[in-house]
Order: sequence, then C-alpha cells, then structure tokens
Amino acid sequence: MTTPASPSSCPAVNHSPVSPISDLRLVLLGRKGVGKSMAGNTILGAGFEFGKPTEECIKRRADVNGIKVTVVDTPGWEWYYPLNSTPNWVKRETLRSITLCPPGPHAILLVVRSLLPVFLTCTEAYRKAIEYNVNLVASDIWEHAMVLFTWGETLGVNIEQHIQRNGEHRKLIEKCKGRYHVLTSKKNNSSIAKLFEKMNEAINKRDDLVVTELGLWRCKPSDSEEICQRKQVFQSHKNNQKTCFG
Ligand SMILES: Nc1nc2c(ncn2[C@@H]2O[C@H](COP(=O)(O)OP(=O)(O)OP(=O)(O)O)[C@@H](O)[C@H]2O)c(=O)[nH]1
Ligand SMILES: [Mg+2]
Repeated sequence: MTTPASPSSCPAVNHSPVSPISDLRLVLLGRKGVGKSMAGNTILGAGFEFGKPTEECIKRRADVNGIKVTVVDTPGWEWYYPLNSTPNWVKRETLRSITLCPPGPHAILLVVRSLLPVFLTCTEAYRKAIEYNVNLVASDIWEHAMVLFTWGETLGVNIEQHIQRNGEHRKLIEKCKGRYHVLTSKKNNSSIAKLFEKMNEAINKRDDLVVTELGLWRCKPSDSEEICQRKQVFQSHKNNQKTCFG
C-alpha cells in the first residue's frame, strides 16, 4: 500500500486505544422498501420521509450523542429487476450518494430487512442483487460495509440464531468482515450508541485510516472507467479541501 501525501497539519492517526470519533458519515444502500429512510430517522432522530419511495439521494445531519452524524439516504433498487438491469437513474443516484459526504463515507450501511414476507425470502438471487448493486460503487466498498438489519422487533429469535439459519444473510455478513447491527423501528439510544461503537471499532481497526479511506477512491484495475473518474473527483476535492480523513 502506498501512503498518500497528507496535509502537514493533519494529526497522526492514533489506533490504540480506540480513538473516539467526532464526525461520522454514513450512506444507506439497499433494496426498495427495506427501511432505509426509517433507519436514517432512527439514527438521526428525524429528517427523512419514509413509507414512500425515495427518488433521489437525500443528505441530513444531526448531532447524535455528541457526534456530528451525516446520513445519506438513497433510492432503493426494485426486487424484481433482473440482475444487471438496475435502471440508470438508480445507478446514478447510488454513485452520487458517496459524493454527498466528502471526503467519503466512513461506512456504507447495507440495509436488509431481517425477516422478509414469505414471497420474498432471502434467496441467493436476492443476495447477488445486493452484491451487484453495491459493487457498482466500487469493488473495495466491502471494506467499509456493514449489514444493517431492520424490522429487528419481528425477528422472534436472537440475531445470532437468525444468521445461523439464514445462509444468504450469513454470506453477506461475511463479505462485510462480520460487521452487522440490528435496528428496530423504535428509537433506542443504546442501540444507536452500540452501532456507533461498532463503526468506530471498524474504522480504528483498519491498517491505516488515511490509506483505507483513500483506498475507497483509489483506482484499481478492476474498476470501470466511470468509477475511476468518480474516485478522481474525490481525490481532487480532498486536495482542494486540505482536510484530514476520518
Ligand atoms: N415495524 C417496522 N417497520 C419498518 C421498519 N423499517 C421500516 N419500516 C416500515 O417499512 C416501510 C418502508 O420503510 P422506508 O424506510 O420508507 O423504506 P425505504 O427502504 O426507504 O424505501 P425506498 O425509499 O422506497 O427504497 C415504512 O412503512 C416503514 O414504516 C422497522 O424496523 N420495523
Ligand atoms: Mg426511502
């Protein structure tokens, strides 16, 4: 890994013990109707319209437990789209979401409904659709991803049992290096505090915060030209802002 030039005013990143985070930038991604907007409200307290389709990215900010939290909500992709046929406007908004919280999100929350109606069980196709749409953003986005289960109050079993029984959810969590959290529709301060704690841990665990955050924007041979261009836009934004990452 190469270390990018960082502004000389940036303080050294302290990894041990876990440094508290004062600013958190999050993007919510997921299929239509899984509860992204409501999850945004649960995290921030309010700000997103839910119960109707989100048609473009929306950014909201709030001070939560002393942390400046930015959440970007996105339009969901339809469950019935065949793989590789997500409409261009959804792809465009998915890509735009990460540009709305410069210099880039700390975490991408993959919102998944914990229990689906019977006609929408979590099949391999369902998981692959999630992976396909997430990969549109960047191939290394999984380094920043966490599964966020909604409808937690309907689970009926504890989450570990649920994951044990649901192989597709398990595979998704494995792709996110074991990171997941469960939300319910009711605001629960300790659940939000726990979510932030998990993100803080994940951020601090990365080998080098600066490199890793830049890593999201670093072009890889596997990235499409469009993704590379977006990463370059971020790179120049970062250079202009002369800010620290994190
Ligand atoms: N009981 C319960 N209902 C939820 C939960 N999360 C979302 N809902 C309901 O599910 C419906 C859809 O929620 P939204 O947050 O609008 O879903 P979305 O993912 O933003 O939908 P799109 O913007 O269309 O992609 C709403 O009627 C919510 O009230 C939850 O955790 N528990
Ligand atoms: Mg929505």
